[in-house]
Amino acid sequence: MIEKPKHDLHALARQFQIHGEFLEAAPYGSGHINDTYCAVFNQGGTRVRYLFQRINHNIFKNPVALMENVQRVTAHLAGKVAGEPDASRRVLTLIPARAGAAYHRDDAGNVWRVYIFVEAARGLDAVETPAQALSAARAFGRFQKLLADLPAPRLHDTIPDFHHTPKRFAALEQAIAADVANRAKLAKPEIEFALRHSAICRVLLDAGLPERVTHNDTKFNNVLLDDATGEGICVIDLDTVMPGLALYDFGDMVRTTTSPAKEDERDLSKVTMQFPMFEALARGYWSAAGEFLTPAEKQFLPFAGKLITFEIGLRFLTDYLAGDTYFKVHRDGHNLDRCRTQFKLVESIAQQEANMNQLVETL
Ligand code: ADP
Ligand code: GN1
Ligand code: MG
Repeated sequence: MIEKPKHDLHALARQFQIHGEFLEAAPYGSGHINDTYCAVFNQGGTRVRYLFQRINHNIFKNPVALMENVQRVTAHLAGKVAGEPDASRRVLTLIPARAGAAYHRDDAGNVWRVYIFVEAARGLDAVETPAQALSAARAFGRFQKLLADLPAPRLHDTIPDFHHTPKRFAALEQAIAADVANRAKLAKPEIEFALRHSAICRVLLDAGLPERVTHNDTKFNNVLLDDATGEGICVIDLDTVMPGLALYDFGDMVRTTTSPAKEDERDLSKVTMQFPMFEALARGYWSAAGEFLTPAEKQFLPFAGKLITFEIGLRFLTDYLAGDTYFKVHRDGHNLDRCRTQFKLVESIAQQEANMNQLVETL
């Protein structure tokens, strides 16, 4: 079934500095947050694609500050990769609006941006091979490395306390107490699991780790893999690039790039932390980030995988209890299904944590 766009992309396209004739647009990708469209233009007989996005301003309360971050980050990265082969596919490129700004605000108050479509590359919802894991982790590690010297000022916090796990835990406790959708009774084992593991929430915050410029949403489908070479060619989804801990990024890689199952898989027997994937991730990340990570950061790499998986599980459970107001859902119980895969993966990581720690020591 072809989904009908809920926005008039043709009219919107006129607001951006894109030449040629607008041909068509359709919803694109599997992100949980923004509205994303792929639009096709006829430019002198060639079909050229662009990526249009409506920023979800229920979640990102200050889209203008967010776009300032994105502009600074993409400009910095573009400067770093200039001269490399395929430089234009290695970093997202914003197309300015007619008036020259990096975004366009429509009559309904929505903030839109347009990127050049990165061709001949794809983002996958589930990892298939250790080579893919290695490529993705190297790309995210390199992303952190290239942004380490981003000039002042500090980036805006587009979502304050985004990875503050104790606050995420407190939000869950509130959602349990309020139980606005009357669903707590349907999620008893998951609620108990969350409460039983509360002790891990504070560990990274108490470890005195350095603040860096981090991506904060390094799920596997937020890096595009080159079709020809398999390289992690372009890191995308820059809305949450802001000050954070390097370990948040590595943790989200472990969460999304070690299990063969999709995030919303219902057959939990498929959800498992595959050691070869972890090894590939650790080696790929280390190949780019090893030169700047401190010993403490290195030591917590496996733990970060467990923590971030737990944290996102808390968030899915909270949203389920709140009546699905944050993450896009496509079926009943979708957020609960997602929570279950996360908690299953937490258990799988915990079982293998000692081996994971040993592997990290050899890096
Ligand atoms: P969300 O925040 O909703 O996850 P993303 O920025 O990740 O939104 O975009 C959604 C999807 O669109 C991505 O998973 C990816 O498949 C695709 N995508 C995003 N930017 C580009 C781009 N510049 N070129 C090609 N595909 C892209
Ligand atoms: C969201 O935008 P997307 O789909 O890449 C979310 C992440 C979660 C992820 C879970 C801004 O990421 O924090 O880890 O879903 N992004 C935001 O799949 O909340
Ligand atoms: Mg995304």
